[in-house]
Amino acid sequence: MRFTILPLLEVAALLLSAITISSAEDTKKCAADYFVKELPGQPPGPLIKMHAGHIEVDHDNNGHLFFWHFQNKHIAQRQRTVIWLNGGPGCSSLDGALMEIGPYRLKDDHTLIENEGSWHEFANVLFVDQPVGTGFSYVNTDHYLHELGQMADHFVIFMTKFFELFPEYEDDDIYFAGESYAGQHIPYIADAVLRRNANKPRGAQDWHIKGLIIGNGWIDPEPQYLAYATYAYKHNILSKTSDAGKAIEAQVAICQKDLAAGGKNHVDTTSCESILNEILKRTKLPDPDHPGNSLCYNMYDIRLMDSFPSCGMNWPPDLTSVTPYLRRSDVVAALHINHDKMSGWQECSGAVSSSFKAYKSAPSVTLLPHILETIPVVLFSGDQDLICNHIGTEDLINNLSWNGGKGFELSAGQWAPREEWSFEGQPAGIYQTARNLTYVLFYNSSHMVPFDVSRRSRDMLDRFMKVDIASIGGHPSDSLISGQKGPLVAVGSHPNSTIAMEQEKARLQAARWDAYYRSGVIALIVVATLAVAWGMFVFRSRQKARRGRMGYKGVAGEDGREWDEGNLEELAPRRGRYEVGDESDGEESPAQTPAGK
Ligand SMILES: *[C@@H]1O[C@H](CO)[C@@H](O)[C@H](O)[C@H]1NC(C)=O
Ligand SMILES: *[C@@H]1O[C@H](CO)[C@@H](O)[C@H](O)[C@H]1NC(C)=O
Ligand SMILES: *[C@@H]1O[C@H](CO)[C@@H](O)[C@H](O)[C@H]1NC(C)=O
Ligand SMILES: CC(=O)N[C@H]1CO[C@H](CO)[C@@H](O)[C@@H]1O
Repeated sequence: MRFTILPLLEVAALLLSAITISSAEDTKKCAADYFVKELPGQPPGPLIKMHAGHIEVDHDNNGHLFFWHFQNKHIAQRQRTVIWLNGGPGCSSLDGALMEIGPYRLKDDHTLIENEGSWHEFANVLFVDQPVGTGFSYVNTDHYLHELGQMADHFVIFMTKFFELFPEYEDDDIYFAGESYAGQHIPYIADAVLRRNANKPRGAQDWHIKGLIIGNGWIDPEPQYLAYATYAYKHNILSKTSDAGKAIEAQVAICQKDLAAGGKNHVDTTSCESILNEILKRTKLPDPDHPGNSLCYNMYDIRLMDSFPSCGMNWPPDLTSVTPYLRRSDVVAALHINHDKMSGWQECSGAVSSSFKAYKSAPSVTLLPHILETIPVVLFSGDQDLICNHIGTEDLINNLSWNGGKGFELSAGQWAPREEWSFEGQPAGIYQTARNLTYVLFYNSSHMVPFDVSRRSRDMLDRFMKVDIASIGGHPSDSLISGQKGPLVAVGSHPNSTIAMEQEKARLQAARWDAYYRSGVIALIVVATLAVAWGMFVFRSRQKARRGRMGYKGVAGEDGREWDEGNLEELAPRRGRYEVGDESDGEESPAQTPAGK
């Protein structure tokens, strides 16, 4: 009997807990439910104001997107939000959060340290794991997405619900930023948001998209596939005339045929992916440390070698800390991961990427000309990346027509100059701008530019967002294009925000003195008034012979204090409110399937 009763009780308990879980998930959550009170391994000092958790985007199929939001450190002129997406498809944007542009990096799997180049300096930063099934996001396993349009629809639902929860950010200037395959996601999302703005329900607010920033993006397959070989020759990975080179050229010919036969209208073409795989295979070397094994180029950073057939999928090294950290139960609890998310965090989901073939979706390059009519776009490239390399990005720009011209043509026969960019006295890269499109080449950088040069990447962001450092008393970074701060607005970066902080402190101090001074004047008037009152009181009390000393002390003391504080509040400065506030890697080997981008 006990044997049957106990399981029955257990079943009942399970049912009960299931009911509580689902009802908890179903009831409308509020912002407080997402507040991150503490983060395991956080650095000393106050925690950045953060919110994290899931937002449902597909009720029927239990589709939830995970987000992690960090509040800006400073506000310059206006509030801004950067929404960051990593690539894949199916790679978590927590790559961006913990290895690239987020406020924290991991020193080991239990210690967070500050990222000096964090993008939250002048912008709220929002990381979203998408499409459903990626990173901490989830969906019923038979409902992974297939097309870019579905992905963008989910994203608009996500944004609608996010702004319902956090209306204080809905009026922000919004920038979409990301990397690699996000070169497909971002233009599709921007296009969906523009259509949403045009057709939004009555009373709904416009979302002010002010710019797109795409790093080593996968945008236009034709020129980008053909750039694999060009890049490999130019960077001396192999020679065109060698046997390996001849094999590559044969593969390029097959790819070109497939592109011409319609492949160029698709995001992926298998025979063209093979060019990359051939390059990696044909340049592998015996591994001196592990006899019998081979080394190949790291396709995300050709300065490095990796074991074959990973060729970069074990990179960057921070992953060895990030993955265990994000699987810790205390971290999972701190980030409000729903019970429905069954498996642990994975950098890239093979299931998501193998479903997301985007076969019916036109490559995002087709959306760019329309987007560029109203939204400035930055395409930036780390020069050491092979998989979405800078030559491909330059070729796609040169072959693209937008805003009445082609490529970097300013007027007939006149080309926008490639301007040298230096940062703190070092050559940092190249800037080139025409008709709302800016190309930035980063020297000595991998596929994940902010991983290598985070402060330079933030300088690019702040310049693009036209952060006016002077308006908040900051100290512009030493960043020059063609030897000039201009023509773009002076930027702020902050290698070191101490100066800004000190100036702000001095200003507050001055305001306080001003307040004291004024309250001093007021105090004089009070004293004079009180003296007169006292005189009359004494006069009257003598006349009427009553006890009447009460009242005097209270009036003087309390009123004096209130004036003082009221003045201080009013004088607090209104500008510069210092509020506290891949990518990479599919699991499969490149020899078998296309690598994640
Ligand atoms: C350049 O653009 C044209 C028109 O969009 C296209 O037909 C052509 O295939 C492109 N060429 C390359 C190399 O991308
Ligand atoms: C660039 O974008 C702005 C909006 O930011 C738009 O007003 C302008 O017309 C665009 N420039 C060109 C050359 O089309
Ligand atoms: C930051 O600014 C302070 C004050 O001007 C200066 O003493 C310090 O050297 C600066 N630190 C860096 C890293 O530039
Ligand atoms: C440290 C390093 O590799 N610096 C290089 C960065 O890129 C520039 C331009 O390609 C080179 O001149 C530097 O040597």
